[in-house]
Amino acid sequence: TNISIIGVPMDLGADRRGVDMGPSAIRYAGVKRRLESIGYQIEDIGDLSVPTPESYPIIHDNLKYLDEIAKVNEKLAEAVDREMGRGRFPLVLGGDHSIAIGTIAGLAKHKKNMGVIWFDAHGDINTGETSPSGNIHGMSLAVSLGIGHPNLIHIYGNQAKIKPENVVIIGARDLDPGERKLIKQLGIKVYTMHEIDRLGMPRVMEEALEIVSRGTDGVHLSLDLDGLDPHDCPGVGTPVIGGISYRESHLAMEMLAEADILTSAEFVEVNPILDVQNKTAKVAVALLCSAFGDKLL
Ligand code: DIR
Ligand code: MN
Ligand code: MN
Ligand code: MN
Repeated sequence: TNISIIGVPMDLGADRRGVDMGPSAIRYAGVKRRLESIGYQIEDIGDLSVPTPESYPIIHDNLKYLDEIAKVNEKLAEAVDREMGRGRFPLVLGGDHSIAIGTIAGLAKHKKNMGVIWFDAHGDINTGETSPSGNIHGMSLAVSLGIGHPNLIHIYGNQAKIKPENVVIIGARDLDPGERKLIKQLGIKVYTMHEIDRLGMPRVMEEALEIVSRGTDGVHLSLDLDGLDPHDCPGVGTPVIGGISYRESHLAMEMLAEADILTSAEFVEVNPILDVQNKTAKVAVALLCSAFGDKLL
């Protein structure tokens, strides 16, 4: 496989905090060199241009920076579509999690029945109506399922990009009331921290891999670094105590690599401003190497 790295320095989806520096931090942590050493051919196509929040007024309180976020995601979808069309594996570096809207929309041009692993402390399944914050990074899974503001769900194609039965959420421990309702209504499989503690990560991943690979034509990994415990990943915008450990997350990535089903990935919400010596970006690189099959022996 040949990998194309696409950076998206987006921080409009989550109030200004510093995740716009995420792609740079992950590059500093050696993403290209590390993946090359595993044997991949890497092309880094650079960063998409993202407007500065200070240059724009907030027009909708319940959907902050709606128009700007929609525009960037349209461009991202185009880039992902193009790299897929070249037969390359898109690896998208965020940026806040609102960029999953564009990544998944671009993938949907090639994958009509895609499985999605949503690794996150949050569900990101709010709408403008249910969101307590108005931050679009908390809505990207809903949008990809075809639920939310028309300007978001119609990005790069009018239909829903993914189906609820092909999605698993892993690591959830902070869900808003509207998110719980929608998850139940859609029947989405969620492995909260309770299930991870109870069943253990090996069993959780066995089940999750079965769900995302059954009848699907590809699998996308959307990994929010806040899915991990803030002890291991302090550099995230919205840390939530009691998360997935470094070891458990590596095992999850290794099992994903063994299953050999991944067709695209994104690593989001790395925030160097809140980090300690780029620790979180380093974890991101270590995890993505495991997901790409890096092994000691
Ligand atoms: C919260 C936080 N559910 C919201 N979401 C976050 O604002 O919608 N997602 N932080 O990553
Ligand atoms: Mn997220
Ligand atoms: Mn999150
Ligand atoms: Mn939010």
